[in-house]
Amino acid sequence: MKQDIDKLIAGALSGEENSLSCLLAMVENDDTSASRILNAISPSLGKAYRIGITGSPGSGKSTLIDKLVGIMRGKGLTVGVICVDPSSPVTGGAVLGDRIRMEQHYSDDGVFIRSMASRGSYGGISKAVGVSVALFDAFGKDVIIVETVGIGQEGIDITRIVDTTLLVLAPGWGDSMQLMKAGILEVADIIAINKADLGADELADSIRDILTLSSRKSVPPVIQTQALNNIGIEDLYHELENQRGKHHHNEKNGR
Ligand SMILES: Nc1nc2c(ncn2[C@@H]2O[C@H](COP(=O)(O)OP(=O)(O)OP(=O)(O)O)[C@@H](O)[C@H]2O)c(=O)[nH]1
Ligand SMILES: [Mg+2]
Repeated sequence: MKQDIDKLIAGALSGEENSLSCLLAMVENDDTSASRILNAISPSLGKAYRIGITGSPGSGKSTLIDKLVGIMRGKGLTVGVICVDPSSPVTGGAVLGDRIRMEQHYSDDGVFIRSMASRGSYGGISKAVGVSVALFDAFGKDVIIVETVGIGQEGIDITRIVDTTLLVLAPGWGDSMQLMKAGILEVADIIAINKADLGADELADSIRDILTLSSRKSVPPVIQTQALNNIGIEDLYHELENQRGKHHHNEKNGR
């Protein structure tokens, strides 16, 4: 067993997808191997740009990811996507939905999509997501995107796992005051108001207002998108790149 893991780690580090899949399945199903794996891959970490995408259910996160991945692939970047659904088993409809939403990328060698469901505890799934992200990083993916439903109590905290947190909202889900109370505006580096075709000016304005009143040091950009119509995605990608620059900058200053 010990040798098996070593072999799989060596395989994943040399770019074998089968080894990566086996390791991902391992950390999803039990976490006894997690620290072993993390130790072994730690020298190979830190190259990827890790993006967390969270937001209200059905706001268009998967559709947005599909379009963002399209842009990234156009720039020659390889991408790993992890879709976390803490509420349903892996066989559930959500995974099927992700599959349909990101269909064109499933057959692309440069994109690796993995769906994860809860094992019952949020601590457990948070850890599994953390190790999975690390595995994608060590495997050599340029960008790693983690999708989670992150409104309310059930959301797992991905902000500590990723470099940049993108919050996706859509008109019709609550108002800015509720969002403020839920604490999610505080952790977002970028906010996308998706489904702007349904009219997003009001929500965007009220979110900007409430952000200026908040105690945050810098106000995150609020961008309107229409994932379904592929509108505003370049702007969003541009902001993601901006954020990446900031993180690298901070890293250098810290040294
Ligand atoms: N009108 C409109 N509909 C959209 C837009 N983007 C996505 N949708 C639709 O919204 C629905 C949900 O999209 P998803 O991408 O699955 O949303 P999600 O946030 O990933 O959903 P969950 O993972 O289930 O929380 C789908 O029917 C999409 O076609 C948009 O810009 N405008
Ligand atoms: Mg989704």
